[in-house]
Amino acid sequence: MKKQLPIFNRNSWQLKKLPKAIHRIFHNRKSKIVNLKSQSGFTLVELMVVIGIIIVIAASVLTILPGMREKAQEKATWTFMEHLEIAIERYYDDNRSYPLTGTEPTAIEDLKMALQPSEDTSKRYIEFKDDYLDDNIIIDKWGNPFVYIQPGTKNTTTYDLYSTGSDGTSTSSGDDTDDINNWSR
Ligand SMILES: [Ca+2]
Repeated sequence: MKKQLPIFNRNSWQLKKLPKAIHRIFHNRKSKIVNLKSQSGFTLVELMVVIGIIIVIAASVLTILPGMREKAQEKATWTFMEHLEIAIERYYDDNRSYPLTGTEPTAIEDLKMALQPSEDTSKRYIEFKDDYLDDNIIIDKWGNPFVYIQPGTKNTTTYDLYSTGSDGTSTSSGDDTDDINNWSR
């Protein structure tokens, strides 16, 4: 004789328990759905950890950025000074002497006028970008005037040329540690 499944046996005790069984099935399924939802989202602790990591990364970037900018300004000033030196040497080739200047602070303005005269008809040894000029004064990447001394105290047969560096100041001899000059590279 074929055995009847207990759930369909009207006389069995399982039938009486059917509503409870159905309730349990639906209850379990609902619990699973709730669990799945909570697993796919963030818990408060996980959220705090993520926020903590973001704060650490942001702090690191903010610490590194000024140093990177400083390095970029240094490099740009070195490069610009090399262009200045090339222009000064071209001036020397034409005139057999270096640009003569007055005394500080007008010396660097005199150098600018020698290398890039205002008159269009005069020969120009360099075309200054606006970034490197403050009116007629040649400035570095920090916005401070270059120093030009001819004849130099370091380069006695040529000239001294230097930027006062990131701190904007120098010693009287122009060899502050952060200075960018044409005699110590
Ligand atoms: Ca300096």
